Amino acid sequence: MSAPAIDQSTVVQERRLVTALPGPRSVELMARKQAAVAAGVGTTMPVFAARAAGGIVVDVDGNHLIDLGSGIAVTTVGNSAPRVVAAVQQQVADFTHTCFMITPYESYVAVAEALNRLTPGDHEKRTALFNSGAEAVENAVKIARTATGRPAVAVFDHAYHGRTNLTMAMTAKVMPYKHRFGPFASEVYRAPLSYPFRDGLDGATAAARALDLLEKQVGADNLAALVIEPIQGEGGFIEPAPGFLPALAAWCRTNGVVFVADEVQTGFARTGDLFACDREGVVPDLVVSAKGIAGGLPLSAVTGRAELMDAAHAGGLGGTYGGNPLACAAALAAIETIEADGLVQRARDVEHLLLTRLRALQESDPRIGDVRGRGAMIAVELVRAGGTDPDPDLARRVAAAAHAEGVIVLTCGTYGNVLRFLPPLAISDALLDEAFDVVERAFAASPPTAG
Ligand code: PLZ
Repeated sequence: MSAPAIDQSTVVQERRLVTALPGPRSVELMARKQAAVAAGVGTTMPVFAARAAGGIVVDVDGNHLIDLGSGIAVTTVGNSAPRVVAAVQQQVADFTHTCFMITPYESYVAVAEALNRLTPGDHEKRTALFNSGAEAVENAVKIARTATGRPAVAVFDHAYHGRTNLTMAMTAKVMPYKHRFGPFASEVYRAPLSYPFRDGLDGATAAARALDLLEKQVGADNLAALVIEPIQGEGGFIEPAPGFLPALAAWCRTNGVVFVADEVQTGFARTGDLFACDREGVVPDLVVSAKGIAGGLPLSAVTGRAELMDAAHAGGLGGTYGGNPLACAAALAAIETIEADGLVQRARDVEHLLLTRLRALQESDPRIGDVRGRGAMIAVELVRAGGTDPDPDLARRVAAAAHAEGVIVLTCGTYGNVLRFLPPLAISDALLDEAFDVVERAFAASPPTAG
């Protein structure tokens, strides 16, 4: 195959379609994928990436797509962000790996220091680094169990925590994440969430409902940890009613339960705060981060109270690649970018632009039941007009129409009826406006779901 006809030095920040999507090279690669890659590994858009920067992904046919997905909330600082590229290039030339458990290196310590400084609360903290979000969630549970000597873990309806065995047990949705992959880990208990659009409860009432269930069905004394996404990601960008998270955190404190915030999707400026827990001043005992932490390199972390983090025996935490030097270099550069470029404020500006566009659209389209989210983590929940019945078919069709026009959008939600928008913070307002013109046209072109 000859080299793709695209500019290899810069990525022009405009949407530009030079073929129908997918183009011929992508079609060819998709055929190779089907023959070589396990069928279980899915594809949202059958378009192969060649380059990406700012708010644009360029495919192998030279099409320029607007990125409203950030690789699922990962490239918050932008794809191939200049500081990240420079830091990784330097590090890869210096050394690629020693294993931090064999001969440590400074960048791991510097990432731990940064996380201890940036996560909510000014108490003494420690950090341990891992590779994926799921791996970090598992380690948070290990730490909570050894620190408390208790077995049980509380999670919530609609939760997503990963695809490993323990995190599958913690994840709510069976399809596609759990179906036929059991048996699952024991001692995981699920409580009802606060879901304002569907339950209409205020935060205190929703928290009382959840805590009553945990007290009656599990018992606070048996609970090591309560694990919650401050705004749910895969479950549908569900933002609990104000007061819900503070009430859970207070109950955990009273009962010696470790409050774990899974900020894998919400962390690192994504929601218009450095961490989503900051909004209500909630200080988790442990914070799990990943995704946006390292500009696209695989890195995750557990950060928390020194006395909890230090409870695990020496040698009890680790892994061959955890805190890999390339990922640590990228994380330091991503953190510098967030701070130097004012990306927390940028996320709030993106929120304003997106909410304005989507609320205007909601006024003319009753199938948009709810517009919600914070920062650059915004969603619309789609329903049958006039009610709250989920309409996953409409979500699928609107997403497909946006994809065909060169806009990368994702769906999510327990009912599959949520369209979510996760642009990189390096995207321009002009690209956002154009992307939402496309989304608007996609709604207009999608007739009501039959039946
Ligand atoms: N916790 C809150 O959002 C990952 C999953 C995509 P990993 N979300 C994207 C998919 O279909 O696999 C996620 C998350 C929250 C944990 C995780 C898990 O992070 O890095 O994918 O393991």
